Amino acid sequence: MLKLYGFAVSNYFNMVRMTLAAKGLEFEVVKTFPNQNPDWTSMSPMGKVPCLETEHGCIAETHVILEYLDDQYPDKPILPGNSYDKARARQLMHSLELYLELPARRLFPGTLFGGQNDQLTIDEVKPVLEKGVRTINQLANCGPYLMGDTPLAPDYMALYILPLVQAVAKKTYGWDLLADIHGSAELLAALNSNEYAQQYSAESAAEMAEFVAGLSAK
Ligand SMILES: N[C@@H](CCC(=O)N[C@@H](CS)C(=O)NCC(=O)O)C(=O)O
Repeated sequence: MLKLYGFAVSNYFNMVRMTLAAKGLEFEVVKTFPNQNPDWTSMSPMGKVPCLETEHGCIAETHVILEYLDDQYPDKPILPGNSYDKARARQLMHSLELYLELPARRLFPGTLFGGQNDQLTIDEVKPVLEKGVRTINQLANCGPYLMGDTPLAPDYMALYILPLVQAVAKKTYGWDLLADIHGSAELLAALNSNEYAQQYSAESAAEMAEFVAGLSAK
């Protein structure tokens, strides 16, 4: 059986977990926090989560895991069938990560982890997020999902990226970023009506205290 390594607070882990559930695949979760132990880096070279253990070996990096799952288990596809639409889906996935998730992560210390962000970082991140928002609006065709009426891989990424980026933008800039992403309220409502999304969100909330305690112990 597929084994998914990670922990419930991790948004990347949840993107993969949600995809596995949406595709109706059986999998076992092995609770794992990122670390640099050789046993773990032999499976996930950067020491990050998630990592998927398959019958062939381990795969890390969320985009790659999602693509592998769709190639290996083509039922209930999470990427469009034709090459152009598939490329557009990938463009959305990369844009969500590169221009929203990763810049917002630079502000996690001062917004989510009880530390402080320096002004240079705050000033650098804002224009990247603004262009990221413009990019998502340009690429998406919400109805209510990012590419129409069926949830696909970009949606399972957006489900975990958008609320986090919203929280960071609100706290740092007082910016209601989601209000600037057309259709985001309908998109998130549709995605959150999924029973697995609700279950994983509850598990994430329950694990948050343990995660924060682990951070402050470092
Ligand atoms: N590029 C990776 C990013 C995964 C990632 O950053 N995961 C976080 C947890 S949400 C992590 O393992 N952080 C530990 C670290 O950066 O060393 C992916 O797509 O899976």
